[in-house]
Amino acid sequence: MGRGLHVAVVGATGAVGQQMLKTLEERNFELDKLILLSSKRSAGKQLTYKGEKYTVQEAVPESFEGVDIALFSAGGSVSQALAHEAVKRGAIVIDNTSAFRMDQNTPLVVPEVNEADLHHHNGIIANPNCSTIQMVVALEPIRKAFGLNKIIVSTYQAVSGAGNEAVKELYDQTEAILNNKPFDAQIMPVKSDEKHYQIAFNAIPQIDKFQENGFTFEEMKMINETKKIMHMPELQVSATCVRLPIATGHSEAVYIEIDRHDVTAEDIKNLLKDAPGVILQDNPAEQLYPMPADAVGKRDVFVGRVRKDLDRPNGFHLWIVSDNLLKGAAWNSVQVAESLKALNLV
Ligand code: NAP
Ligand code: 3JN
Repeated sequence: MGRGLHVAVVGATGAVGQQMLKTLEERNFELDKLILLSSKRSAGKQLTYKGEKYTVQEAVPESFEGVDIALFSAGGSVSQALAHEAVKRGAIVIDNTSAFRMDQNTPLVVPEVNEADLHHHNGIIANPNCSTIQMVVALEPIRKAFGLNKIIVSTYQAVSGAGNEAVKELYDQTEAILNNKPFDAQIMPVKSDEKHYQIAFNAIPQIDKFQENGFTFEEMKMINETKKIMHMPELQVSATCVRLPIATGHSEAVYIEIDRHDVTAEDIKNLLKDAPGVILQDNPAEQLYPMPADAVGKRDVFVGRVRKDLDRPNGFHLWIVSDNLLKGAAWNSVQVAESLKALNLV
């Protein structure tokens, strides 16, 4: 009998890394050895997995000797520096950063949409951006049944998408404002950008840095990644990404145009009722619709407010909500690892 899987989690102390461990545990992911990696700062720290204590180690190239699957969520520069080192040593990397997402030879995978792309990997598999993932899970069944030619999305994103420090900033600012105390905004909207704004009791229409075309990098990720995952370079996609003072759970107001004019909102709801990874919560009479507070800790994508556009017979509006740290990051990565196992690719 061969040995069981050796798994490494890079960025194990972070917001995504912590959910990675929780998800591996909840899914009872079969592994023989687990290595938890971070920067020098957290090396020596202890984390618990299935009741056992693990000592976090600094991530270096040699950390990946004997590793079969390496789950990376420590930022793009860490992936750039270490993912190929892991692959060189025989690991398959599932990378949560944008470092390799648009590389032609790197599959960008959401199992409900394009699991088959896993057959064509060269050692690295990219996990899409959280906002992209929840949108494509909800739209893929519609694309398959009725065709899809346009998406216009506005996001309402939680601060945990920007990491543990951002969540702390939201809590600290909220407390300071409620107690009439002064505070300094230091992280939002982007830690490395020039200006920082209050996030508590605010809405910031900037996620990640601005590009020359006026869109932010987060918006461009949604646009480009959606086309790649759906294998539709011609799909028209536009996005406006906004940060809200919510700890966890991203929401999206999505307008789509499909290829047919004879489809009803009921047809779309019937599709979504049985779609993999989707839970339909749509009953205006009972004020039933998805909300981020209800989605926290859940692996599904919740969809509601499905309605036909009043002017365009092929236009529809939807409201899509999911836990950005789970389906948006950790769960999608672990799901990819489960798919690799099921397809005998690891
Ligand atoms: P976070 O809470 O700030 O955690 C960052 C993690 O990276 C920590 O474990 C940190 O370790 C580790 N790290 C930082 N520098 C490192 C280095 N030089 N070598 C090794 N480890 C290092 O951030 P997060 O929210 O978990 O996000 C981490 C990354 O995941 C993001 O930068 C992004 O690329 C990706 N992400 C993707 C999605 C998605 O949409 N799929 C969503 C969120 C995040 P220490 O404890 O030692 O600092
Ligand atoms: O802000 C969010 O809600 C999602 C952010 C994701 C993120 C944060 C820092 C760096 C990413 C990502 O996954 O796209 C990155 C990155 O570019 O790797």
